[in-house]
Amino acid sequence: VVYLQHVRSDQGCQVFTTNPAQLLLKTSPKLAQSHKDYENAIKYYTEALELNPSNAIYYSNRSLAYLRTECYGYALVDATRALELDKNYIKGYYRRATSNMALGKFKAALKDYETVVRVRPNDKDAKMKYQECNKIVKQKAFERAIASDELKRSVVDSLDIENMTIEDDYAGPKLEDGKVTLKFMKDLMAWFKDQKKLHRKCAYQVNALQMHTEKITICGDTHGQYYDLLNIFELNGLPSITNPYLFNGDFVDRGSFSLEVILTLFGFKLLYPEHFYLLRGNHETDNMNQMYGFEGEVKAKYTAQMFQLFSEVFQWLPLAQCINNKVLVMHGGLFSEDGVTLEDIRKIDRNRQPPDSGPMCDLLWSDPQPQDGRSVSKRGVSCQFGPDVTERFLEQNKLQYIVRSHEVKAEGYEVTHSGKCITVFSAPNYCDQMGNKGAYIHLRGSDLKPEFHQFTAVPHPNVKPMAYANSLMQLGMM
Ligand SMILES: [Mn+2]
Repeated sequence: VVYLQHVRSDQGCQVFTTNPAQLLLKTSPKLAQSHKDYENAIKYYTEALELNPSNAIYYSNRSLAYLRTECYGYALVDATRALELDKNYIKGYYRRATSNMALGKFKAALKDYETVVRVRPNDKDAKMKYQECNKIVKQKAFERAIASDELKRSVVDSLDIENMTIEDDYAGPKLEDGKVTLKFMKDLMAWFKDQKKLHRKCAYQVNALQMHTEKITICGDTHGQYYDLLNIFELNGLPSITNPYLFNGDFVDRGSFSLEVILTLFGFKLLYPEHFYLLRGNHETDNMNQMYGFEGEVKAKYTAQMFQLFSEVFQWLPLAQCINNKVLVMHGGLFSEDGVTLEDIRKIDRNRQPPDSGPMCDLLWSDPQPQDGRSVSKRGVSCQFGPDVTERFLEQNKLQYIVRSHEVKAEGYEVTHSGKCITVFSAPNYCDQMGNKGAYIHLRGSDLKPEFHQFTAVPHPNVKPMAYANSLMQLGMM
């Protein structure tokens, strides 16, 4: 294994009737319980719109279904279309604002909340959303203003971790001589399982230490589902020199045990640096963490400064990993343009928040599509790439196939592009509502043939997903 880059519904409505109103009732996204329901809702609203293309409500409802399936680009287009059809349609403004928020376009979102507040001055909910969004816009402006002075200064420089004291009544796990040991990792996982908090000194130590086959297990998105992560280790064994793992990004956000997930993963990285790999996902970024819970969770359980340190460490996570020169693993997928080589990937200056376009953005954000060529991304970021794009990339770089994550799949994994593009997703029953299985992949050095293992969700303590997310993003409020 070679590091590419080192670290510093209603299922119903089977028969489409000509009465779209009936259809609307049957497939209201509010009733949808799983990813499949949202996909059906999208399908039926699309059919309804073919019959009645000037119905703002259908566009707005389809927009909501797109939001729930994380297709923010499509959601934005539909909300905009709804408003073109009916500029007084309040829900349309909400949908467009939510889409823009999800895409990190806070100023555009603020404009829509402003409109709603102007039209409905007595609406408390609208006012709350406007204020919340305004707060974010102001905070961003402030951050930009101070960014120049603070630019290269690491949080580590302002910390004196060595001299932090651990109180006598703390009975939890501690590092031994500043080092992560197997005993520490076992104690840590049991401690977290009991919903106890790691001492802040140890949390800083795990974070700040330098991060730098025969068989490997590849896992996809875990998204703060700590109890499902523990279950992976139950089923597949603890990480070790003879049982290496690669976790393919999106460790945090959405699930409300993101801190427990990331500290456990960082701990194993320190324990087995050559046999435990972590790649960056699109959620290991400030914009996403601000909206989807990780920033809120770290601030609730520790401090804002602790979040700053995570943010810095995330910027050092590699974007891709090549296994035995044959398999390339990345969180999102391939590129908006042909001709990108492994050498180009190595050269990416990744210690930053990802840009809006280009190879770094594509590695974190793109998705495969069944048809040849490329198309506009359903997410509103990067692109979708077809089997011909995959074929050309693999041929040019002398690779066999790619493994990526980033999309929830009913079976936990999906094989597309004639076996050359594999998706793996390891957060079963994603967000407690998608009903999907999780999966991990075994690769053996002898033939690199992928073996898929599926698993289902295990119970977790009663803290709901998105509990720490920005209130504008919480599930009931979209
Ligand atoms: Mn992702």
